[in-house]
Amino acid sequence: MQCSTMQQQKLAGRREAKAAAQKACAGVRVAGASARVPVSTVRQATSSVRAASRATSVKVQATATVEKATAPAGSLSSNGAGTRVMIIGGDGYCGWATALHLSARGYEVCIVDNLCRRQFDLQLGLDTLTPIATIHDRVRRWGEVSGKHISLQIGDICDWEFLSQAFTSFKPNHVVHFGEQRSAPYSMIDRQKAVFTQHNNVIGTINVLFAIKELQPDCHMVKLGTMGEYGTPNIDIEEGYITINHNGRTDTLPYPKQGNSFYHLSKIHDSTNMLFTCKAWKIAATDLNQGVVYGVRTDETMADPLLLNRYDYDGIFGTALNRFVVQAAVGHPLTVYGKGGQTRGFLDIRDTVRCIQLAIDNPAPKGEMRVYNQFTEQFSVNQLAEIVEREGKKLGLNVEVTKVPNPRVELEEHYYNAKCTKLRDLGLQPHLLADSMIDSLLEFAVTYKDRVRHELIKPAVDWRKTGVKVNTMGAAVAR
Ligand code: NAD
Ligand code: USQ
Repeated sequence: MQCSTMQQQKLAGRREAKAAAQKACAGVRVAGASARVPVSTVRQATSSVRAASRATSVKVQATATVEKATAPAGSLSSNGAGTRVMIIGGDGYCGWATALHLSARGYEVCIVDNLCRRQFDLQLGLDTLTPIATIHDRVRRWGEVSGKHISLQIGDICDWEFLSQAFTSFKPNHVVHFGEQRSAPYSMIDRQKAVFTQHNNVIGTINVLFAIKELQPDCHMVKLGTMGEYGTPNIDIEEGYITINHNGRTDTLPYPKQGNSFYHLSKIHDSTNMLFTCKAWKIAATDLNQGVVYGVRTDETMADPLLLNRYDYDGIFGTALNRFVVQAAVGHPLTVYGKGGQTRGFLDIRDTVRCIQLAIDNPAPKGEMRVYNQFTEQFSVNQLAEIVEREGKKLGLNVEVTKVPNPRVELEEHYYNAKCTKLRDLGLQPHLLADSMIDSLLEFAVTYKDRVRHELIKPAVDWRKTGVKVNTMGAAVAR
């Protein structure tokens, strides 16, 4: 749905909005059997978020200008009506934006989430830059603003009873799987969190594969992998597979994987399990090896303060560019780890949601695991810092760059050339990290700078110090 339409719907009569809200409420289902997320903790999280959201709602309203919707390109304009998409992890950063993007375009969306991401913030004393509403308020508000219904199932996909019920009741044509513990530093805090990360991610994905096989064999799986599965090899990175000549014989094989954290390794295990089940059970799957995502605005998430997305800037969940932008906004030196030659693929969150739609609209055939490299541009950490410094200065910000000892074990100077043509071939027209983008991201961060807690900025987890002692707090605060 385009913005103009959304605005018209905003202005629609009260009765229609009320009906939509009631419909949204009716779709909310809370599974009793979510074994691993204490409900009291989640309640505490959501009520404080609601209070934060109320407190800043006036400010948000003032800045939440709806971006002008660009004409969708190629198959992105397709009408998703009748296509049922389950979004696992739909309360998270990428998942929430994707749920709204697809719902706005007519897909029938069901969000599945156990809200553990909100619990990590409580566990470690972190908070998003932006005040975010509860998932229930988000979904209700979306119903009022757009007239579209998103159904909601709260539960843990590692809990088979819950997941199988969710599949049986919603009967997805596509399942988009974002629902994992996605922070490399979190997975390196201590043994317990390393084990949690691999259990949560690997078992959750295996359960989804079983749910497809047993309950919805024609359902296409779109799985979020990561560019970090490949590591930083001294050769070009292909999209998933590489053809190798060895001792006179040739084969096309999965590209070698070298994860640099227990989190990245969990993604490698997922990919291996998916490839096996595609062959063994004729499952159709698309593995999206996504680069580092930046930005926070999409047309839909900016349409109303209650739809605002999360924005992590702390040393555990915050990612490079999003962190640098917040650091520039509050006058904190940009934290380049080590020599800063670490090079990665990056993409705007507005392209994340479009890539997911492209993967859905162009599903893999049964028995095939397609792999796309989902990023649009490569940058080294030093290059990112230079761009933020330059653009920050244009806005009158006092931006400094500092080199901090690298808390990670990774190459700091290396060759990096990763292919990313398949999604463009399907019609992706990337948003590039042009100066204007940095400008608007910087302005966004400046708007919320009073919410920044400086003590959360420094890197908090050292790869070399990961131990068996459970570190429940203090991890977020610099040692
Ligand atoms: P996020 O933490 O914001 O969202 C993940 C969501 O999944 C959360 O809402 C969480 O509560 C939910 N979840 C986790 N485990 C679950 C479980 N067992 N059952 C039900 N729900 C569960 O993460 P994100 O940044 O939105 O990332 C989404 C996906 O994309 C992840 O798989 C991540 O690995 C991948 N990815 C993210 C980035 C990035 O830069 N953010 C880059 C590449 C890949
Ligand atoms: N880095 C800095 N300074 C910072 C933060 C990071 O120099 O303040 C460096 C890191 O050392 C690393 C690079 O920037 O070399 C990227 O780190 P990141 O924190 O932005 O990203 P990463 O830990 O790799 O993880 C993020 C997401 C993860 C996703 C991954 C995509 O959290 O879910 O899988 O990006 S990728 O990097 O392609 O594997």
